Parts: sequence; structure tokens; C-alpha cells
Amino acid sequence: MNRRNFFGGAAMTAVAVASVSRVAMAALPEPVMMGKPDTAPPLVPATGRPYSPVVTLNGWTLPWRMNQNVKEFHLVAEPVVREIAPGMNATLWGYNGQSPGPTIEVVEGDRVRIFLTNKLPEHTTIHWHGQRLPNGMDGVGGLNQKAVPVGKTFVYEFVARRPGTFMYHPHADEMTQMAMGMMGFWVTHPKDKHPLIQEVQRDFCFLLNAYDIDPGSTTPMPNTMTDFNLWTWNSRAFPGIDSLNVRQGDQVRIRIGNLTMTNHPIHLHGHEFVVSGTDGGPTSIGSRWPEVTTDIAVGQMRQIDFLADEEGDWAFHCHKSHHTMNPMGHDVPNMIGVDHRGLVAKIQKLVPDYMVMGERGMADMGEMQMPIPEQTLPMMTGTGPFGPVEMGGMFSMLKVRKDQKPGDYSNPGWYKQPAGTQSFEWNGTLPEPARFKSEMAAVDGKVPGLNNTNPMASTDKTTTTLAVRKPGAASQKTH
Ligand SMILES: [Cu+2]
Repeated sequence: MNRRNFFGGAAMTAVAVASVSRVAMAALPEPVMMGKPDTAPPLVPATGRPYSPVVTLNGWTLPWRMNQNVKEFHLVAEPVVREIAPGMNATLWGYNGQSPGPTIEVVEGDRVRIFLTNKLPEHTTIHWHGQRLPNGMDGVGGLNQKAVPVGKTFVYEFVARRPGTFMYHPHADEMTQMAMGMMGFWVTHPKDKHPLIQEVQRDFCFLLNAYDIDPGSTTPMPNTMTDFNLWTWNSRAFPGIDSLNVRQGDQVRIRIGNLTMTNHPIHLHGHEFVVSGTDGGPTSIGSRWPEVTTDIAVGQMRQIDFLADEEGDWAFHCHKSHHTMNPMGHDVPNMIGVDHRGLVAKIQKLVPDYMVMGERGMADMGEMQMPIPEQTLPMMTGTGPFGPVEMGGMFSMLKVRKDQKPGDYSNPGWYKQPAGTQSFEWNGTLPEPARFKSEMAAVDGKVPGLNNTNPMASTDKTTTTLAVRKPGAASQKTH
């Protein structure tokens, strides 16, 4: 094995752990570390069976080495500093330099060996959520194995028996270790064409996680059960979450796992998707129906598939509005409709920094440059091409572009809407109705289950009269 094979040809900012002794290193795969919270390009496999790799949102895939037909990975459990969004670093626990840990990608039938080195201040284990494996490899401390003591390295070894969407996390002092960010994604690709697993052009994955970090501090509070103030995807909060950038016409898959304490209805704008798989495996074709929101319960994973055929910048977010907020959004008294005039000046005599929040709703918060403690994200901070997006937390965008090159995951910038297709202020007149004809023509025939029922599409080119359909054979065909 040489270093070049080990890295699989991927360009990434990886550095070896210096403190592991040279002797120990000789037998162990060199642990690969990540120094940045960026979305790494897909890791195209240089050894082993070929597959179409995933892209981990604000994450990366762990390189492996082949050792006599065994895929060997090395995970290092350790304290890390994770940038939640520009302006806020959190002191978390994770793997190989980041929280979550790196994504592990293997192929159905692969024999996998994972070395786990414990550099935490307490013991740990790893549970391989969703996998078929020997009982002694399942990673529940005390039940399946002794926990891995501080400073020791344990080995997990099993065959990746079924293709699918999985995750890994400790099963020792879970409450602390998961609250501190210890988790990672696992994808087992099918070894052959699979009747229930469609080939896709883009395949994204991320974990839902949440932290309770007091404004001004950096370490999460592990005792919090429900009242979290940072709702994150792969330990990032908007505007720190990268967009999902695709080419128009791509078949897209997004895999999501939930390791928070509550459910998250994940919602995609502009498209319909199907749930093509769970951590239990691919769903049967007959069980799939179109959705624009899918609820992901605690400990569940969902894999959604869709055709990205609508150009634009489409919001993609948790539909719980409190989950698209950063700290400062909670424990604020309700001031909507309260008129503070006169009162503020009086209070400011006693409390010079006093300011009013929310008497006209909270939208002012999106623009307000209020002083907040260091290492704290404003409640809603994202800025779009038309002003504040007024969201934080579990929010990102699907960016669909005609000219995005195959395999190019870079951010194309803001979508340039065609003239006359944006919501506008009504001033008593309306533009020529003729404008709508081209839009209707574009819609015509595209809505599944509605077969050419758009009356405007069948009018001639110069008038906009509605074609009134009479009851009869024609109408029966359309319903
Ligand atoms: Cu949510």
C-alpha cells in the first residue's frame, strides 16, 4: 500500500494524527483527518468494486485501504472544533477532526474492518445502525462488548450484507456522546443493478442533529432533552449549510438520518419526491407515492428520489418553523401588537442596552444588527438575492441549473429568474394576458394524472378565450 492508493486519488485536506506512535501506525491504517467543514467532492473509488459515490453535505467520505480483500477504515473518536456556521465554532466530540464523522461507503458483499481509536476522555463504542452483522459487532457497550477504554483501539469486522442507507454512533454514554456530536453516515451501494434502487446522477446524504449551546459559549449541554437552540444538518446551521447543486434533468437522491430528540418533517419546494428507501432497505415500488414533505422520526433514516426538472433556487428545509431558527429565537416574550412607544425610553434609563423585539412580528430580526455575544449566531441570518431569508437552522436550497456540468457540485450562485416570472406589486393593472400562454404551454401535459386538462393550452395563438368543455367523451377521458 502506498499513500497515493490510500487516498484514492481524492484531493482533500488530510493530515495524519501525529500523536499515534510510529510502531502502532505500522499495522494500522493511517487515520485520515479533515480540517474543514466544506462539502468534499465525491470520493471516486480507486480500489474495490466500482460504485457511484455520494456527496456528504458539509462533510466527506473516509478513504480506506484494501488489505487482502478487506476494506480497512480507521476512525478516531476525539474532541473536535466544528464550525457550525461562519462566526460560531462549537467544541464537540466527533471522529477524524469533524462532527459528524466521515461517511463510510462500501459495496454490498464487501468485508469491512474498522479500527476505532478512542481519544475521548471516557470510554466509547460504535453501533452500526441498521446493519446485519454478528451480534458481537453490534457495538452496544456492556451487552455486545466491553466499552473501548480511553487510549485503546478496537476492531469491528463484518460483511456489508445488504445495500442501503445507514448510520453509526456510540452506544456507550449515548446521552452525552450524541449530544456532543458523535455520529456518522454509512452507505452500502448495491453490487449489481438492483430492481428497487434506481441509478441517479446526484446522491446526497446528511444527518439531522441538534445542540443546546448557551449564547456566548461553545460546549453543548448534554442534559438537554427537548429544548435545543441549534437545529443542524451535519452539525451546520443555515447559512452555514451548503446548497445541493444539481443539473436540470438529473435524477437526484437525498439520504437523511435523524439523531435528534424529535421528528423533522423535511420539505422540498418545486418538486415531488418518493421515499425510495429507509434504514430497513429499499421500499417496494407499490409502496411509493408522491410527497413534498416526509417526516423523519427519531432514529429513522429516509432516502428520497426525484427528478430535478424545475430550474431555480428551491428551499429545502425542516417544516417546523422553530427548527429554521438559530439561538435568540427562544424564551422571548410575545410582543406582537404591543406598542412600546414611551416605555422604551423609560426602561433605557435603567437598562441602557434595552431594546424591543418583536412588536411587529420577528421579521425585523432578519435585518437588525443587534449586539449579540461572541460565538453566537443571530436568530435568522441568511441573505438571498432579494433580501434577508429570515431563517437559520435546518434550511438549505436545491439549486437546479440547465448549465450545471455533470459531476460539478460547485455553487452556481443565485438563480436568474426569467423576466416577468416573479411575484410583483399590483398597482391596478395587469400585464398582457398573452404572457401566461407560454407558461401554460410549459405546464401542459406535465402534471401526472391530469391529461391535458388545461383549457388555455388549446386556445389559438391570438385570443385568450377559454375553451369550455361540454360533458361527453372528452371530459371522461380527462378524469
Ligand atoms: Cu425539524
